[in-house]
Amino acid sequence: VPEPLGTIERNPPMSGCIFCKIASHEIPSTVVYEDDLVIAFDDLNPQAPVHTLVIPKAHYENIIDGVPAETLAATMHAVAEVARIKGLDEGFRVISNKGEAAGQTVMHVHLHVLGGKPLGEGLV
Ligand code: DGP
Repeated sequence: VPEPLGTIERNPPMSGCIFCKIASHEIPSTVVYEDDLVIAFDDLNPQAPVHTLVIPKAHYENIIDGVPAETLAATMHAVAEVARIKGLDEGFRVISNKGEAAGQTVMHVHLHVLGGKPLGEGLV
């Protein structure tokens, strides 16, 4: 039986983390979707007509930094909500950069949702 929402172990905010500040609305962003566990907001430097970031509100450094299964599920649910809200019926791409070698610049796990134009077949 899954734990009810609200009893999931959550990391505290990390001081100085820009995405923790976006999650708490301390720093403004264009919010696309929000629930108890996650928030989705438009990327400051969009690489496609739709470029939205989905993050857990709790601080985890990257996708394999002990993110609880419920939180990962809520994150993917939010991706689907973003696709619906943004009308990405033609398709979209989801990317999470883990580590500097992969291009991660903000050390708070985030999923990029990219769409609104043909994205081609390549991954990189
Ligand atoms: P990555 O390179 O995977 O760590 O992606 C970080 C993304 O975060 C990058 O596309 C730009 C975006 N970003 C950085 N700072 C801010 C911010 O303050 N607000 C918003 N909306 N996006 C930001």
